[in-house]
Amino acid sequence: MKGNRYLGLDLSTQSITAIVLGFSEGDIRTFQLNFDETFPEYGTSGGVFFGKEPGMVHSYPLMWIEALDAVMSMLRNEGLASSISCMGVSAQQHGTVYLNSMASSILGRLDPALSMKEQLEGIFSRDTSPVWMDSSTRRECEEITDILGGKIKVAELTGSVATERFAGPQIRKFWKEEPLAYKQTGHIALVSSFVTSLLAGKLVPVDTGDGFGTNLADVRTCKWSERAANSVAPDLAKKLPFLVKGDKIVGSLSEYLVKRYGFSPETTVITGSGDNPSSLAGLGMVENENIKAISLGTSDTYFGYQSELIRKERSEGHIFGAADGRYMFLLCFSNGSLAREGVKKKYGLSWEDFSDILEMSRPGNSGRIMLPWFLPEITPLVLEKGIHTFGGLEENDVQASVQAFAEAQAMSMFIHSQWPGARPAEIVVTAGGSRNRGLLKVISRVFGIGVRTLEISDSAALGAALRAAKCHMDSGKGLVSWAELTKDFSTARKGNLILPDPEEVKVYQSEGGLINLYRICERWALSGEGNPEEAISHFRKKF
Ligand code: XUL
Repeated sequence: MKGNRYLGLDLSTQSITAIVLGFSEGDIRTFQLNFDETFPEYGTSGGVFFGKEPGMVHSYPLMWIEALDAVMSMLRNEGLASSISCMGVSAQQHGTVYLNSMASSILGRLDPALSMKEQLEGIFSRDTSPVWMDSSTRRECEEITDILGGKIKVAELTGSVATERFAGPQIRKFWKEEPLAYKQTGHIALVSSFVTSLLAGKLVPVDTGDGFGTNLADVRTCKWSERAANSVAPDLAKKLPFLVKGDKIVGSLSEYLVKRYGFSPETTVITGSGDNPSSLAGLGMVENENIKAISLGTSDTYFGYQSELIRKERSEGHIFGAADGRYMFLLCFSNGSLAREGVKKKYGLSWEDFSDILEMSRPGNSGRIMLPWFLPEITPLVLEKGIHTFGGLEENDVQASVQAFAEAQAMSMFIHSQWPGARPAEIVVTAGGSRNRGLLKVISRVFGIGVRTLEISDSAALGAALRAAKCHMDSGKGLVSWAELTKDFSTARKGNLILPDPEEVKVYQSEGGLINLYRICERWALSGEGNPEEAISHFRKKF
């Protein structure tokens, strides 16, 4: 398959990234545009805007269209467009895009002389898209839970309890508040299927990787659940894209893009997926249950591949589809890089300072703990932001505060990731935060295992490119396994391994250690049970 190149596009919260992947050593190119900087006229902050209502976080689908146009120009200007055989999209999960009944025909007849933005302004029945950071649908989650017979029933059916940021509760809120606009909506895309529709010039299906993150699909049959759709809004099933299991080619690249940017008319487009299922592919974890991943992006996530559906009762975390049509589990922590940036800014630090403080820190921080909910938190569910401190942590103590903050992120991840079963032998860390050595040290101390980074930290865009490569090769009957595909692509897999010091791990993991202390503080903050004071003095005596 030499000579072919594959394009992976990742439309994340704050930016769009394109990776063009060739299969000779080092043949990889990355392009990125930051939304706030490139499109200041939208006035977004971190790619989103915060509504008047508490918890409301939306973005502009028109801005995403402009961003796609801009990235396509970059590929043309670099002379790369014509060499691309197949492309795939990764996108921030859970966001919904509301299209009117004209959208499909307008998408199919775009004029290459004009930009997409100029021609697509009229395809929306709602100008803004609620995104994954939105937590304004508590009431709708309760209503859906009641209709479907309780939390556990919803989780068993859809792979997650009713979840504020998911499409189902978001659509219900839209229907309740804007019934006319809901009625005028012909199609509700997820961000991944929306961007893929722009590439293919027609409305396309959504995959189970993203489609399971809606509370609308039955994770056993891999089909939309009529019961779940009816619990959300009338006539919803008719407005959803088809749901497909595993990656498929959905069509050729649109004539518009071929003509405007000089792509080959043979270029094909595959089903889009969420950024997390795409990262799973980019990290070489599809069909590999031995490693688990942490992505330190706008949100932090902890995830792994599952060949069989986990049936365990759970109220935290989610089941999504994987690129091979099987499953992955995921936990999402909303206080990821936005919170890290907030701490860095508050103390006037550079990322080097931030990292140095963590690298030089004494394990355990003398029992000082922070619950770092700078934003409403998804795991554990905290709808009102607020920072809580314990053990005499002083706000003006920069070193102790930075340490307490980073340890809190890692310990929370450790505590809440017990349900998916056995701990891995190794954790791969990806996305922007993985460049920070201090953070990696903290994660490896807390988890007590080796932490690996990869040369390419944009694992979602890389995963989208690899998914496109696999579909393209399979369709040419040169069937290739996931293991072969990612092994061959060695540049992306080289990286560093950080191993923890076993003595330091004890401070966190042994009985009465810091992880236990964190658990007690979290319970105290969430339910008012079990004052942590005694456990803190016990910790100080022991360590
Ligand atoms: C996952 C989640 C986030 C977004 C970020 O459930 O909400 O990781 O996908 O882009």
